[in-house]
Amino acid sequence: MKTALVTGITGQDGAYLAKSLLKKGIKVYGGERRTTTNKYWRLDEMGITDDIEFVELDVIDQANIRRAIEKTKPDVVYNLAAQSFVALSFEQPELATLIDGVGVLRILESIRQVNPKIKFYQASTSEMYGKVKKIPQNEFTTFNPRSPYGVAKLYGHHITKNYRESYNIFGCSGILFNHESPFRGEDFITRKITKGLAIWKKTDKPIVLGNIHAKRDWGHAEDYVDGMQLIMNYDKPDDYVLATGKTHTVKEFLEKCLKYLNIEYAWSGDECFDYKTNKQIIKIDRKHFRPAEVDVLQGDATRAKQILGWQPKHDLDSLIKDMLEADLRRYG
Ligand code: NDP
Ligand code: GDR
Repeated sequence: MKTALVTGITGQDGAYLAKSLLKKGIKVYGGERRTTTNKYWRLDEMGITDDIEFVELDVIDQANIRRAIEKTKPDVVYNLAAQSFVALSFEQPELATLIDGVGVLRILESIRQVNPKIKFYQASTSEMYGKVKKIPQNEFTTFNPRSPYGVAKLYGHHITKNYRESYNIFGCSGILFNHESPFRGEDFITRKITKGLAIWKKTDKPIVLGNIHAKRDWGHAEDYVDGMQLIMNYDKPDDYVLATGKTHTVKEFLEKCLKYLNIEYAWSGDECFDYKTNKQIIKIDRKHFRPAEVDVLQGDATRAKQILGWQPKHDLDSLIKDMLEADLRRYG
């Protein structure tokens, strides 16, 4: 594969994937939508902005998608574009459905019409398991989504499989569990904690959170973009789980961060204080609770390891170190 079109290029995974593809000599077209803010901060920090050729691409506009595919003539499309913040999908369920569900169909339909030989990667998610039917979850576990985001993504997942089966399109879904990095969006819990602690150390500003008892399977984004490419480079299209197999509560993640920073802490209910100074570290606010929560996720990536040879290089401690060091550099 010589040419890739990456939607969602300005996001966490888009940036890591672009970096990795460019390193392999692959021409990268980045699908972007027009915004007024600085959306290139990740690509700039990685030093790759000038190596990417950008194309206008909003996945809610069918004609726009088709033009982008005709113009770039990719060998593979990685569809990473999404309204990816689960909490927001409860506020904007229709938009989440259009971008995360119907958007997938629109890309597949354009591929079918323009050139059905173009390979297609869909960014599926562990959120599709929702209120889980089994622990750990693998490719055969029943889906049971708990948010408009999860429901829309499940449509994207099934329509990808349907185009594979109906039109022989090389369409694959990576069912990825949470993956984080120093380039994670600031609203997501891990980054909210690492950035929040870097700022907390200098100010009196506590971090305001919601349900700290939810459990997630957190990996490093760098490992997961490697997995995406293994999925697309395998000779047969299929769907694969990528996960660490380990699960931790938000509270445990926070405690690991505090230990890394040598901060002694004490809990009062779900609120957390500096043991020595009594300065508040964590405050709880109901506004961060979701109408329906995903309580626990833990993935089983045995198939990806055995068939594709996927082997993550990071663990949770090295992820935390990476994130905290970056945020201390930026804000500390
Ligand atoms: P981010 O939120 O960091 O990035 C999302 C990207 O999608 C941004 O580049 C954003 O562009 C773009 N986007 C949003 N709406 C549209 C639209 N209408 N048309 C075109 N582009 C759009 O997400 P991640 O990088 O973390 O995740 C990448 C993908 O993987 C997403 O699909 C996500 O749902 C999925 N996923 C992520 C996991 C994770 O833990 N990170 C786990 C499982 C799945 P802009 O800059 O303009 O907002
Ligand atoms: P998630 O990630 O919903 O799993 O989706 P997020 O980091 O937003 O939440 C993880 C858990 O933390 C709890 N939580 C809070 N979350 C946020 N964001 N902010 C808070 O203040 C807070 N307090 C507690 C949440 O309730 C939740 O249980 C991510 C996204 O990247 C999706 O796009 C992706 O598909 C999935 O991971 C896999």
